[in-house]
Amino acid sequence: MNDTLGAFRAVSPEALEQAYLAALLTPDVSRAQEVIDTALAAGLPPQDAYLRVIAPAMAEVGRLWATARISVAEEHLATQVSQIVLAGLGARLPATTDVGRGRVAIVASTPGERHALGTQMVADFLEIQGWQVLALGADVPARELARLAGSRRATVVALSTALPGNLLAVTRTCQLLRQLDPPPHILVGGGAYRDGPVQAGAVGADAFAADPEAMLAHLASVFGSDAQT
Ligand code: B12
Repeated sequence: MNDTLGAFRAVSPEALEQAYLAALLTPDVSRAQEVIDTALAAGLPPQDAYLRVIAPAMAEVGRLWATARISVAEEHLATQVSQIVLAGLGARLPATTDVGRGRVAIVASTPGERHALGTQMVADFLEIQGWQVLALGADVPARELARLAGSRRATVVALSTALPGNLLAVTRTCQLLRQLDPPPHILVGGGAYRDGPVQAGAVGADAFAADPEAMLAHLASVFGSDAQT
């Protein structure tokens, strides 16, 4: 293990992504876990494991699938491996600020949306900021989401959408959320937003963030000052 640790110390997130991708495509859960564990032990920030290793490796899996270089079954296997690795990674994130102050943040993939790894990443990052996170996963019906946001008096609702064809359902979801009193702060993100802020406004959200780190910076700017009071 020490030799491996020494090797990872010298390597870039890009090289780690390649090592992780190779483990996804084998597929080899233990190896994928080892790549991440060893990199963390060597000093890679857990946030970078999410955003600079796992996320780009999954995007590459998508490219390989879209160009018929791997099968649908191999893409599913790779996704299973990343789901397992992600399940253990949340506990490694540091709780660094108290912007959330225990208030409720709901995270969901929007109606029709089966892509859920990004949703999980957003949920894990919100924990860093001290939000009480309710993570609903894939394909959440708009009405159910709004009902939960109302009953739990959610301060933030973060919506993830990968497919542009699902943006109409995001509009409907935002309409229902806006009818709540008080309405939550609605943040959107995911691959569907090719022109992020403009589309976010069009669907009725308060803001767009390209990734979970940008989301935390946005939330700190909106809710950070009342964290001091
Ligand atoms: C795994 C996968 C699947 C799995 C998902 C399983 C699961 N449990 O998640 C399954 C097999 C279900 C699937 C199905 C389909 N998929 Co698919 N899938 C992927 C793949 C390979 C990886 C997705 C992933 O996990 N990425 C990693 C995560 C971390 O990235 P992310 O979601 O973008 O999230 C990041 C940011 O966007 C952001 N973010 C995401 N959400 C939010 C929310 C907020 C609030 C914020 C702030 C940030 C944020 O944070 C994350 C980290 O930076 C992608 C390739 C890709 N480029 O992503 C294709 C991809 C998304 N799929 C694609 C397609 C076409 C499909 C199908 C239509 C295929 C089909 N013909 O059936 C179906 C649609 C199913 C549906 N109705 O949703 C296309 C979409 C193209 C497009 N733009 O239309 C892609 C891009 C593949 C490709 N290259 O063509 N897929």
